[in-house]
Parts: sequence; structure tokens; C-alpha cells
Amino acid sequence: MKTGNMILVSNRLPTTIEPGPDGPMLKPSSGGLVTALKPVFKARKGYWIGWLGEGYGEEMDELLAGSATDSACQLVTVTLTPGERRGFYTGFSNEIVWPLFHDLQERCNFDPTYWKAYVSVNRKFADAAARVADHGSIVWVHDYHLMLVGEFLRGHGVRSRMGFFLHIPFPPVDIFEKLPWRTQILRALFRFDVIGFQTPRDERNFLGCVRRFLPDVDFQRNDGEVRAVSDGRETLIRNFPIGIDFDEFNTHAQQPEVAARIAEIREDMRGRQIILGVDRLDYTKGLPERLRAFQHLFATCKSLRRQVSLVQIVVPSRENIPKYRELKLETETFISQINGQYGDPGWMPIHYIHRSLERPELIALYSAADIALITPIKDGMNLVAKEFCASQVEERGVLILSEFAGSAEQLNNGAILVNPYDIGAVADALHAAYRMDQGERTQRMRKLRRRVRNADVFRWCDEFCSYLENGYGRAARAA
Ligand code: ADQ
Repeated sequence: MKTGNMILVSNRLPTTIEPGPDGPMLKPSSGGLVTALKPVFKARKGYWIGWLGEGYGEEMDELLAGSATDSACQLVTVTLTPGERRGFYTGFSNEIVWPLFHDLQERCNFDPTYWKAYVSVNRKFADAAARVADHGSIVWVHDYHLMLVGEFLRGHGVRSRMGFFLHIPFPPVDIFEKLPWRTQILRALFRFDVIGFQTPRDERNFLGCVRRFLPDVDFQRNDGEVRAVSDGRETLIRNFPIGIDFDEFNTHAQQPEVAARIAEIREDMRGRQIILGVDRLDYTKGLPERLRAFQHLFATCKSLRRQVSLVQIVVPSRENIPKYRELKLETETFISQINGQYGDPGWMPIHYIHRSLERPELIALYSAADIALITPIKDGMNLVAKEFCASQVEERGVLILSEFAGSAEQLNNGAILVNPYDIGAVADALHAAYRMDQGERTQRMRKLRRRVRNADVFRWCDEFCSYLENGYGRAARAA
């Protein structure tokens, strides 16, 4: 065990609380990030700091401390009032940063009270981290909710190595400049030792913004790495494309119960090709545009009617935000319109599922699909594209992917890339995928699977931690 703690800081803790017979009970979350970060705690002890959910506060810390007995990671809650949560999470994070960083400035509500809440809640997260930090601690802060934490931690006198990873895109300068608090946020980020982005494009955009708004920062580029000096402190800026746990999907897809479910799904679809969409219900995922392309396909290509069905799975998300409720209504109305226009008693053009699915069901759908249609209008990475490839053990599925998803950078050599706004091109891609022969499908999917396997989430975590702890990457460490 190395000395010094690892302190992870994220908006949500990797656990949820559910009512049990003897009071509240902890249920670990099973998301990809949680899986990815678990190995971090094999090498060192540490803490995970975050919010636990509505209605729970510091009284839960005792229960959370109990959970640390079988793990090297102790969970620590940050308590937020409903007002703080509204201003910080619903407001600043999701009505300003989320739309702006996805290039959707017209959706932003630049309410100054949101900024106040963002500052004070970031300070609370930093206070919680400072309480457990010691001399040798390493701090890793996640995502757009917590961009100021590094600055407040330095204010507490914490001198540990600190890193920040942004899971969403970083916008170009002509979009970022709209943010009234642009300079404060950039300055705060330079209190970290490592700033990580998903793709080279995000890294470039960030550097462009820094050149424009922090002209005093000096840069040195060396071997694909950028080191910046601000106020006498050096920060490494680099892209670290996040991956998935390839083996989990690949192995599950081969288990007998999943194989049986795949056969069932195919039989239910009566030999028609299955086009699959899987998304959080979010306006960045391009659902209306996708549905328009699908409608265009049936309007322009009659022979494909009754030959394909879209299975669109949508996970409920941010339901307390009015724009998200409107999107749900818009999506459902559009789907029933298409089904009404083209469907008949023996064929439903679109099967719509609006709920979170258990892993085995999701993997069965990924494996059973003939085509995955993943068309966000902008996405940091998009893990669904990678999960689809990892589940395609028979190598028969075709991936149609938006060129505006971060994953397009890695998967361009196998996927059919499309501009999601170009509904004619998306319809053409669907047609091409439908007609693609087995030989080409296998060739493309094999390349995709190799890419996803080689850059999995454990490698992502290892690479980031290497820079965070040592200031250099795995290749340099091995040399
Ligand atoms: P998200 O915007 O949530 O993540 P994505 O990367 O696609 O987007 O991850 C979604 C996750 O939800 C996937 O792991 C998927 O399996 C799961 N999921 C989707 N539908 C589901 C369903 N019906 N039931 C159960 N699970 C479902 C943010 C950024 C992304 C970035 C990730 C990781 O917006 O760009 O890729 O973080 O960094």
C-alpha cells in the first residue's frame, strides 16, 4: 500500500440509499465510472466525496463509514440544502455549463444567483476534501459540476497533487466567451496539476480559450503533451479518452441466459433487422433529429418498410428540469406520429422503452441489434457506442455514429460516421447498413472491437493516475 490517500471528488457518490426493513440501506451503483475507479483503491486507501441524494445528510456518514470495512475507500457525504442543490446542480451545472459546453448557447440561463450557488457548493466539496487530505494525498476531481474545487483546496493550504477530468466536451472560444464567469473558471482550473479532456478537439478548444482569456499563461508542447505555467505553477493538459470495461460486456454477451434472451428478441422481431438507439433522455443526444431521419427513410424508401424496426431505449434523466420534460413529450409525440403514419397490425416501426434496464437486458439488446444508431448532436465520448461493440461477439452489427461524438475520433475506422443534422445522409447510412453484407460487417466490427478492447477504462484510469502521481505517463514510466 502506497502512503497517502487517494481522494476522489464527484457530484454523486457511487452509491444510492434505499429504505430497508431496519432503516436506510446502501446500494452500490454499478456505473462504468465506479468500475473504472475501483482499482485506484487497490493501490492506496482513500475517500470518495460526493452528494448522496435528496433528503440525506451527514447523519448518513456513520452508515457510510461502515461500508468502508470491506473496501479501502471510505465514502463521505456533502450535505446540500434544496436551495443549494437547485442553484448549483439544476441551475449553474445543468442550465449553464451543460448546454454551453455542448454548443447550445441559446438554451443557457445565465442567472447570476446560479453562479453564487456554484461557488458556495464548490467550496463545500473542497472543505470536505480538505478535512481528509494529508501530506501525501492525491486528489482527483470529476466533471463540470466541480471546476472550482482545486482553487478552494489550494486556499485551504492543500499542497497535494490534484487532477481534474472533464467528461463532457470543452467548447470553442466563440462559444465559451459567452460565459460571464469565463475567466474565473479558467483561472480556477489552473490550480490543478493535471487537466484531462476526452478528445484532442476538447484539448485544442481549451487551449484556444486560455490563449484568449489568460494571455499571461505560457505553454510548452512536447511529445503530444502540453505543459502550461501560470502563477509559477505547472499544469499538464492532455486528452485521456475514457473507455469501458470491455471484458464485462464481452463475457456477459456469451453467457447462456443472455444468449437465450438474444434469441427471444430476434424471434419477437420476426427476422426484421433491429436498429437500436440507447440514450439518456437529453437534448444533446439528437433524438428528434434521429426520428426525423427515420421518418425520411420510410418516406423515401418504401421497400424498407416492414423490413426494419427501431428499438429506442431512453433512460429517464433530470426530470425536474422543464426542458427535459418538454423533450420527453416531444419525443413521445413524434414516435406515435411515425408509428401512426407507417405502422400496421403486423409491424411497429418504432418500439419505445422509457426506463433504466438491468445490465443483462441491455447487453442482450446490444448483441441482438443489426445496426446501432448513435447520433448525438454533441457528446464528450458516448459510452453506448463502445458498449455496443464490446457486446457484438458475433461481429454482425453495424455502428452508425455521429461525427460529433467524442468516440468518433477512435471509432472512425469501422463505424459509418454521419452528421446528425443531415437527415438525408443519416437515412442513406441506414440504408447502406441494412444492405451491408456479412463480410464487410465482420471486417468493420472486428476493427471496432479491437480498438475498444485496447483502450479500455482500466487503461484510461491507469494513464490518468500515472500523470497525476508522477507527472508523466505510462510510456515514460516504463522507459
Ligand atoms: P452520459 O451523457 O450519461 O455520460 P454515455 O457516455 O452514453 O452518456 O453513458 C450513458 C451510460 O448509461 C452508458 O453506460 C449506458 O450503458 C447507460 N445506459 C443508457 N441507457 C440505459 C438504460 N436504458 N438502462 C441502463 N443503462 C443505460 C457522460 C458524458 C459522455 C461520456 C460519459 C463518460 O455526457 O459523453 O461518455 O459521461 O465520461
